[in-house]
Parts: sequence; C-alpha cells; structure tokens
Amino acid sequence: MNLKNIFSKNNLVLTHANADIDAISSLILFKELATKLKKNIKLELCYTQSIKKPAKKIIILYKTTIKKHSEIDSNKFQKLILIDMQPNNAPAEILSHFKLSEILVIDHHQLHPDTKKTKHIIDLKAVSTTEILYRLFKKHKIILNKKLASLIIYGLLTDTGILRFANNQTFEIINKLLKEQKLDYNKILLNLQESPEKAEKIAWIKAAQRAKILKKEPLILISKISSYESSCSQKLIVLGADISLIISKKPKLIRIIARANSKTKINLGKIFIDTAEKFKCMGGGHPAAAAINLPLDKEKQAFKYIIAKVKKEAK
Ligand SMILES: [Mn+2]
Repeated sequence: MNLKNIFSKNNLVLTHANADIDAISSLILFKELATKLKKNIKLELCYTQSIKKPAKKIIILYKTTIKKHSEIDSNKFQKLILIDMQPNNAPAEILSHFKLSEILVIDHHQLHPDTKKTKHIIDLKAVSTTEILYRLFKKHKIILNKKLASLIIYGLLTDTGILRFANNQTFEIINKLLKEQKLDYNKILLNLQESPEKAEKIAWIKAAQRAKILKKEPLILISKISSYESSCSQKLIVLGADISLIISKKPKLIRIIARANSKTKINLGKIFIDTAEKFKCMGGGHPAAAAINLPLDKEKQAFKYIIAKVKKEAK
C-alpha cells in the first residue's frame, strides 16, 4: 500500500478513548510522516473523549494541538484515519460521515471484522502503534530526528509495560534509535515517569481487598472498582493473578478490563471482540490486555458469557 495515494486534502486523524502515550505519540508521528509524504495536505489530530494524564505531558512537550472529537465537524473531511484503534471503537457520530472504504486504519490490536472493509495496516506482532509507524518511516525513507525517535520509544516502552512484554524486536529498535539519534535512555524514562495520585493508589488497594478467586489453575481474580480500572487490573497481575478481571460501573455502562500475564495462554482481545459482536457493544484489545463496554440491559448475560469463555480458554 502506498500511503501517498491514500490521503485526501482534508484528513481527520483520530485515536481511541482515554488516549495513552502510544496513541498520542502515534498521532504526532503520523502527522509528521503524512506531511513529509505529501506536501500541502491538512491533517486534524483528534482524540475520543479523554486523554490519560501521562499522555497529556507528551502533548505539552511537543506543543501539539489535539482536539476532542466532539469539537470536530466531520463534514469538512474526506478521509478518516484511525490510529491505535479500529472502526468498532470510533464514535458513531464521526463514523457515520465516512464509508468504510474511506477509512485508513493503523493499529496493532486484534483485527475486527469491520476493519476488513477499510484500508488497513494491522500488525499484531508490533508491540505498539509507534512500532508500525517506525516501519512506515523506514519504508518510505523518511528521515527521523531526535524528537520523532523519542516518540517511537515512548510508545514502545509504555505499551510493553516498560519492556515487561517486550520482544527481541523491541530491544533492537530501541537500541538502534538510541544509537542513531544519540538519545539518553534515562532522560526518556524521566519523561515517562509519573507518580500516581493518592486516589489511584487507594483504588489499587480497594481492588485487591475486593478480589475474589474465580479459578485456581490458572489463577483468575475478579474485582470491582469505580475508576482506575486499567491500572487496578495490572496491579492484580503484579499481586500474583494469571488473569485479572475488573468490573467498573460507569453512568451508562459496565466496563470490564482484563489482563493476563505472559505465561498464560489466552486471547482476551479475541474473547472481547466475540462478546462485543454477540451483544452489539464496543470491545477488543490484545491477547493479554483487553477492554469491553457492556450496555446495562445486556450486562448480566454478557458478563456470564465472558466469565464462561475466560474460564474455559485460560490455560
Ligand atoms: Mn497501542
């Protein structure tokens, strides 16, 4: 696929809800890549609903403007580019303005059936979307600089839990970029460091207190918390769970976050995509990290379905 031919004059570049460092770094990298490939094109960078606190730091550091999706008039754009997300997770009010064939997807999450009808670059082996963008820079022979290389590394580090889920490729790319751009790894780490707020630490402790054992082999823990569900899920893994499920009640939905450690054989992303298909809601992710939003009217049924699948497929 030659990216050059894909852009139109006005391009809307959107990333997922609760945008993380990989999502924001990838947006900035994509804009740089696109404007180098095709001069005079316009790209509007945009996020869905909210941005995570550490990712906001990247926006300030790079002096970038990224708008909220509700501030966007989709009529102005002929092309939608989804970064670190797929159409099934895009807000309907934006999606309704585009045919699937007018959408370009760049992502490393499990392929959703709707995505097959789009133009897409999906690489499940890439640990971050910035890794896919790194390869696109190479493929199109666009020269990197210190700032862009740092963004690639930010995504690689954060989406692998600071290298806990890294593979040989991850180290190779990081090493290459550090050397080529004469970057200081400690300085990069420093930019990512964020001490959690007291409220988040209390959420972790509550999630641990409320945890119940769903299965002993592999060890599946389930717990409830109203916010910070993603990091709570991760903390249960650190405590010793092979798989953790966190239920979080939101105003109009129930959000479930699932995590697995690297030795457990399960594809949580696939389970959540199947569940989302069956119960017509939003869900997906990676084999070891996934999220789903269950509508309140189907919550009980969908929840039962998830629990049964996770228990059955976890090895
Ligand atoms: Mn990502």
